[in-house]
Amino acid sequence: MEGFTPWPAEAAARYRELGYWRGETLGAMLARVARQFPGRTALICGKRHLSYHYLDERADRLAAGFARLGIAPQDRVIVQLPNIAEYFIACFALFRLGAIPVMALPAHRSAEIGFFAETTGATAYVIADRHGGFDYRTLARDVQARSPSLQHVIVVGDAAEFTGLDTLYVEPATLANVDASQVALMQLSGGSTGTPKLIPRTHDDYLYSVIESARICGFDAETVYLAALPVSHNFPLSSPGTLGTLCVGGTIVLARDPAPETAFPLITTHQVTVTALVPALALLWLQAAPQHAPLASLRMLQVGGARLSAEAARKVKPLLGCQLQQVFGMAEGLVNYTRNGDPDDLVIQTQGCPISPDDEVRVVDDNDADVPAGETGHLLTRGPYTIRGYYKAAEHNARAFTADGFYRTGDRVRLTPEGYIVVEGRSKDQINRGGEKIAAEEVENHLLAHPQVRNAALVAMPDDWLGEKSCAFIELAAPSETPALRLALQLKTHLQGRGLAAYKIPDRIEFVDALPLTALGKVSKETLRRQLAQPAHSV
Ligand code: OOB
Repeated sequence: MEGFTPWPAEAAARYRELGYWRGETLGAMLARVARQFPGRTALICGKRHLSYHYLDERADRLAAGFARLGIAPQDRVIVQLPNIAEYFIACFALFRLGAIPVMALPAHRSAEIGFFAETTGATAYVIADRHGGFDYRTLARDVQARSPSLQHVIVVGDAAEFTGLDTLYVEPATLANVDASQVALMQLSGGSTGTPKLIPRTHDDYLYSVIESARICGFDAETVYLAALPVSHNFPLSSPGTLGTLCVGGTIVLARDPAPETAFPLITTHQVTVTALVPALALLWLQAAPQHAPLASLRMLQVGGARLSAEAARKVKPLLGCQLQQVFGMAEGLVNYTRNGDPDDLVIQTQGCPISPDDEVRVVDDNDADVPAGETGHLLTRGPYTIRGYYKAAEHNARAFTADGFYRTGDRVRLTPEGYIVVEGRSKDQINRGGEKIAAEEVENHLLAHPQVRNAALVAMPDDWLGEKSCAFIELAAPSETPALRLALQLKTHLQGRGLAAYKIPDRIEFVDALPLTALGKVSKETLRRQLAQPAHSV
């Protein structure tokens, strides 16, 4: 596929030889498990219980319906659904067709969706009618008006003028074979650049990471996995997440939202054994647990997406009564887990070790030279499920990957003597807002589009709850009579008006006469961060 960087032939041959790449597609995986466990429950969504046989059959029928509508193999299809059963039916239908779901998050708005449509040339967009008080059909109208490639909007629920997903189920058809070495889906990068980056993952590489993750985490047919985070994110989708549950015949329970009031009753009712959270939510659960009946069935809580403090990590077992597993992963590939049976020290103090013996991990200095053992440096990685390039981003790829194919993660880490990774910080220009990643440059570009803004810098500020929040420092084009609070509100409205997802809107806006510069004349974010860390400093 144009815009996809394959692994070098020798590496690919080696990954096949070692049995990592099995030549099985995600669609074939589900069919295989459905043959083995037809009557077992694959999915629980509200009152609906879907058996493996039913899920498998619905995916076949929808694949045929998508094909009849004109969706072809290799077509890109933006999927933006909340945690509902149709997310899985639609994704497996697309996998079987060889079409490529682009895994949008429910929080994305026209800036993001419009960009995905434009970059991928997506021909279809799958949404729910409404969710979380938002009407996605309005968003679809907006995006479709600007994206000529987008021929079909497919809606779960009330379709209005669009195509109802329900109307697309037809008799299963014989579909062309899908090659497992081809791109299966596109994940989204947290990014650090002006525009989001798309991550093409093949059936071979993704399924390898899923199957190995399930094995490492002890998933089996008795596993009941609560999907509390948005299902399209790489963590709840593949680490081992929902796909890891399906590949062993377990049961997925879908939560509409991750709040304890929603999740705790689901855990008790459906005897959930494992779930995954970002640290901010884990803190919320730890706080709510003492007021709730024990979550007796819960055996493991996975926490990842951002740094979990050792203090919070220590509380998981006493307060939630289950084992903690730290997960340090990225949509680009590499995922690390602490292991069942690891000493408490490792589980509390580290972010785990890689999935594969063939995950190559290097810790380097600014010149790409290996740092002495145990010292902190930049994490580079290469392996059987880590991409070799972002989709259609040749120029960026030259910077984001080394000449020999290592991905520059932008994370600063050190390795323990056991080979476990400790995440110490970050060199990429990103804010990790409770696991939601914000590329500073993307928000700055939107701010700069405002006529009153001469320069803008977005930096992270520490937050007890989310770990980090975002603060925008603004240098105005001309002195303004408008009070700062009103100006700040105007800038936020401006960003909303440009269709930016709400989590990217700065939590705080500060006006400065001039942004501090480094010796080289670049904005010194270091100085701004220091300023924010000073307790005396206030708005
Ligand atoms: C996961 O994926 P992304 O793509 O949203 O974000 C990746 C970045 C990492 O490069 C790192 O900066 C940060 O998120 N991160 C962590 C972390 N897990 C991710 N930082 C510190 N401690 C951790 N445990 O976030 C993701 C993908 C798969 C599994 C888990 C998380």
